[in-house]
Amino acid sequence: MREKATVLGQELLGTTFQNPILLAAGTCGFGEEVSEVMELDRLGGIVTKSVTLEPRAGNPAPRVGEFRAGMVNSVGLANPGAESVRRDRLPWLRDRVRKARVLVSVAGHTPDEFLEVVSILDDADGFLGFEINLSCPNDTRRGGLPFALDPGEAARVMQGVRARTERPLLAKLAPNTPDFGPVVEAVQDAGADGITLVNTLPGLVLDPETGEPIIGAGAGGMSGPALRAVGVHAVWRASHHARVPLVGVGGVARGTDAIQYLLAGASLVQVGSASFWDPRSAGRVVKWLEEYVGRHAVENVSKLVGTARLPGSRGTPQEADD
Ligand code: RRO
Repeated sequence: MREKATVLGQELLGTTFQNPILLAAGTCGFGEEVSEVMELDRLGGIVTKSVTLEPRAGNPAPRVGEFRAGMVNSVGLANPGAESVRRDRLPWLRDRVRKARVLVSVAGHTPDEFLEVVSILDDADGFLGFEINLSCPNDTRRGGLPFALDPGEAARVMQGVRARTERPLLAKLAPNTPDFGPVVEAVQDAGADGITLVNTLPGLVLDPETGEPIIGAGAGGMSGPALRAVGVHAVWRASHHARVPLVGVGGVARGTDAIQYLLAGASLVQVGSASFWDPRSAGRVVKWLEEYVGRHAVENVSKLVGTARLPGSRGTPQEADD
């Protein structure tokens, strides 16, 4: 039976999200890791660590380093591999997460690797759908060029995966994209049911005393407060081309951050590295949104989506005149 509609609830991706706040991929493992410190079923959903075909040990420590504006990471896709996730991780999610929707993040070096992972996991229980990670900045085997920066490659991955599953599919895009139009259109034409923007931004933080990078792998992906304006802008740009729901992520630590993503055009919002600083951040964002919709007499949170008041309405002044 369907849950009673609430002000923060939305019907998306063929199901009900009780609220629009999810934990981002790579910030909550496979749920169990964080379940001691946060109540997962208070959230709209969670996205697992990216799963690859083979187990990966990941990159040398330290994998995470902080600087004034946020953090850099190069975890290097550390994960137990698709077979182990199916056997050891999905049963826990099936038994323990009831109200939050679970998306499994999938990564690979080649289009074939993505579809093999999806094929292994698809008929297991415990999750709603897949977030296809087309944008890992730390995949050195691909020469540092994520699929998401090449619309043709991104479409190839999505087409392959689409042929293997009927579950909802999100495509996760990169922030360093000069023009979101071609890649947004490519992934949705290839069968994406939603689009997540953005992954971390390539970054390098050096220790001025030693000249060495602050993380073991050298360069990494930058996240935290400085990514928020980039992510909100990406969602707004993507919204001009998207026919599917958008999921905003990057620099969300508070309700006031999440609301910007909704206004820019995202239907769902993920909390990423803020959970490393305080694991209760996502729960607090939900609480703040509950107060906000009450204070503004919002009938349903979906009414806020895409209502940013930009010059020229939803476009630049030139586009509005087109
Ligand atoms: O594992 C990582 O180093 C990683 C991944 Br897969 C990703 O998508 N984004 C990121 O910042 N780190």
